[in-house]
Amino acid sequence: NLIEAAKRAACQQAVKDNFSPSFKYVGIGSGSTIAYVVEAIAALGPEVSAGMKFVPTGAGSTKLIRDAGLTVLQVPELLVEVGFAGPGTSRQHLDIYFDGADEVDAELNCIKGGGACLFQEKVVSRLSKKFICVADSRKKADRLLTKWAYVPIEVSPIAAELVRQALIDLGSKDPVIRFSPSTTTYLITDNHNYLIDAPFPTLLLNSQAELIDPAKGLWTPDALTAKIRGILGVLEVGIFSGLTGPQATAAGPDVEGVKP
Ligand code: DER
Repeated sequence: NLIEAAKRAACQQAVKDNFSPSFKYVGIGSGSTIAYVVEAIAALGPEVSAGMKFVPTGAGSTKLIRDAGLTVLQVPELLVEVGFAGPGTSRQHLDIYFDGADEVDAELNCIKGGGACLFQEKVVSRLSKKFICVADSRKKADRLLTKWAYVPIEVSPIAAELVRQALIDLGSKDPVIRFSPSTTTYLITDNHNYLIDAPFPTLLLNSQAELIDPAKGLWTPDALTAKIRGILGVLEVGIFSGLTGPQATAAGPDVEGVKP
């Protein structure tokens, strides 16, 4: 159908424009769009990908890489392989990281986590020199939480209700602990945690930081990320900030050079 064709075309273009045979380590995200990135890389032939290692962002991503005949390298083994060069040295060991998103704003900040893999996705994005986000037109919005309604948050199961209440204090209208579509129990992530999907009003752009007004529920992606991350029981927040430099707050830049 048209959406799948658009996703596949975007992925083929993203690989064509950004993939190099010189790469050693390539990050692979989660979800349905990324499957077309892996398909496009595999189509380059084993002579291109044979020497490369592909770093997954969860069980589904691992299976996708394996099924395409590409070499999987999990984050712990990557860090052993590249070694630790000492305090303050770069951790951006991956040449590139491809992934999808649930929503992307005009400053290339993303909502991610619809596929429940946001924690490992953020780990891999932090370990990458560049994050190529492939998202079809349905994901494009001027500001986050315009089309996508909530922020996915990975939380400790034992503290999930405590976090849910703290999110209500923060202005989220009806945060819910995500149920698993296949069972009548809460979804368990690859990291053995729960997810809370917390609706918030539309987020400002990071460049509008001066307009932040928590009393009116006005946040920027960076400010809301830092605030939610500070709640006891939260592991990670499904907001990826594309900005680096002065506007990046304690939340830190998750990606360099995010491109749709
Ligand atoms: O969970 C995520 O952030 C994924 O990237 C995902 O939500 C995008 O999924 P899609 O490619 O199937 O739309």
